[in-house]
Amino acid sequence: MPASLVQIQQIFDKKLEGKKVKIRGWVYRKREIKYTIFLLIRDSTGVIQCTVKKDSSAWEMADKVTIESSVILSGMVKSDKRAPGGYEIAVDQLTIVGLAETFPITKDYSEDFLRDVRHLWLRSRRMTLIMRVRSEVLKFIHDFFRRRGYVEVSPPMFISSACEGGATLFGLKYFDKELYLTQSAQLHLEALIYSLEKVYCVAPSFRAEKSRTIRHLAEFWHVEAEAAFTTMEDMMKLEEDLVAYICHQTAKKCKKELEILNTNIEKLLKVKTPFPRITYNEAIERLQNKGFKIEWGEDLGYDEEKALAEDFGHPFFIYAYPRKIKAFYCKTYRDNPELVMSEDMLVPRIGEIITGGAREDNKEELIKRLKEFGLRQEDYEWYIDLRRYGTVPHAGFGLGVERLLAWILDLENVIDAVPFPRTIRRYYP
Ligand code: NSS
Repeated sequence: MPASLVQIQQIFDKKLEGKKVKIRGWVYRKREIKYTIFLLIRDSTGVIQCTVKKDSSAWEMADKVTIESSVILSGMVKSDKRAPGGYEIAVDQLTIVGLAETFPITKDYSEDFLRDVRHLWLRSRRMTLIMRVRSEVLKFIHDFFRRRGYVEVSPPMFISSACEGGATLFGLKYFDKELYLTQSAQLHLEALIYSLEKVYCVAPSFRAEKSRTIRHLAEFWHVEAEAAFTTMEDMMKLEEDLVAYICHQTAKKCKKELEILNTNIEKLLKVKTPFPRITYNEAIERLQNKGFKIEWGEDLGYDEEKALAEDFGHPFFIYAYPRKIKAFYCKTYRDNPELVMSEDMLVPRIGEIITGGAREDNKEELIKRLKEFGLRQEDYEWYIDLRRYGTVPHAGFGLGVERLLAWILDLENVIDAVPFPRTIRRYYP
C-alpha cells in the first residue's frame, strides 16, 4: 500500500499508529546513536521524531542529510513513549529535496545575531508560534469590526500632509514632487465616514522614529477606525470591547501556542470591561505623588506611562489632555478649551497601545488649531472641506498591532511581533 501524504500534526491528532505515511519538511535536529539516526523533522504543523536504522535503504541519505535540509520521507508510524509527542516514524525511504549548507544558527543565539539572520530565524519554533498568533489576532480584529457593522477600507500610503506632526515623517520623491509615507490613515478614514459612517482599516504606518526603545518601529501595522455621529466616550467603549475580545479569543483559540511560548494566559482571561478611566489631571497628580518631576501641561513619557500602568496591572484609559500636547485634529472641550477630547489606552510594561478621541468638527475651530500648530491651511483644504459639507461629530482611534502583540505574548520588544522589523538600524533582511 502506498504511503499517504500527511502533515505532522495529523499523525498525533489521528493517532496513525501502524499506518504508513509520507511527510514533507525540514530537518530540525539530527543525532546518531548505535546504528540509528534520529531525525527531528518539522513542517508548518509540528515536529516528529523519525528513526533510520543502519540496515534501512534510507540510511545513506539519512547519513548525508544536514540540519535544515528539505526532505520527503515515508515510513511506519509507531508509538514510542520516549519520542516527543509519543509517536515516531520508522523511515524506509528518504529523499533529500534541498541539501542545506552548514546552517549558521548553531551556537550564537544573541538577539543581535538572530535579528541579522531574521530570514532564517523565522524558521524557529518561537517565531513560527508568534507569527501564528499574529495571524489569529488579525483575524479576531476583522471579525470584531465586521460584526459591529464597520466597513473595511484601503487608505493611501503616499500622502501630501502630516497627520501626526512633521518630526517623524518619511519624505520621498514622488515623480517630481516631495511626498511622505503615511503616519496614520486617520484623515482619509474621516473622509470615508461621510458615506460609509463606520470604517476601519489594517495597514502599515511609517514613522522616522530615532528613539531606540522596546516599543518603536519605523514601520508598524496600524488598526484604525472612525465613525460618524460618535463621541469620545462611545469610542472608548468600542476600544475596550475590541481589546477584551482579542484577549479572550487569543486565550481560547491560541492556547497551545501561548503555552509553548510561556505566556501568562491568566492576564488575558482577567481582562474585563469597563477598563478603569482616569483623566490627565489625575494622572499628573498620581505621578507627582510617586515622586515624578512632571508639571501639568507636559506630555507623559514611557517611564511615566509604565509607572501608572503598574497601579492598574490591567488595560486602562487616560483622557482629557491639554490642547498643546495632542494633535491639531483633536476636538476641544467646549466648556474648557484648554483640554481636548483625546484618550489613550495603556497596558502594563508597554504603556500606550491605542490613541483615539473626538475630532474637531467645527471649521473655524479646526482652522484655529492648524494655526496653533504652525500648519499651512492650504495643505489641509480637503480636510477642512469635510467640515464645510455636512460636518458631524465623529471619533476614531489607532491601535498598534505590534504593541498589542508584545503585551499579549509578553515579548520583550515589539521587534519580535513582526517578521521583518524596520527600525533606524534594521532594514535588512
Ligand atoms: O500616533 S498615534 O498615537 N495616533 C495616531 O496615529 C492617530 N492618528 C490614530 C487614529 O486616531 N486613527 O498612534 C496610534 C498607535 C499608538 O498608540 C501605538 O500603539 C502605535 O500606533 N504606534 C506605534 N507602534 C510601533 N512603533 C511606532 N513607532 C508607533 N507609533 C505609534
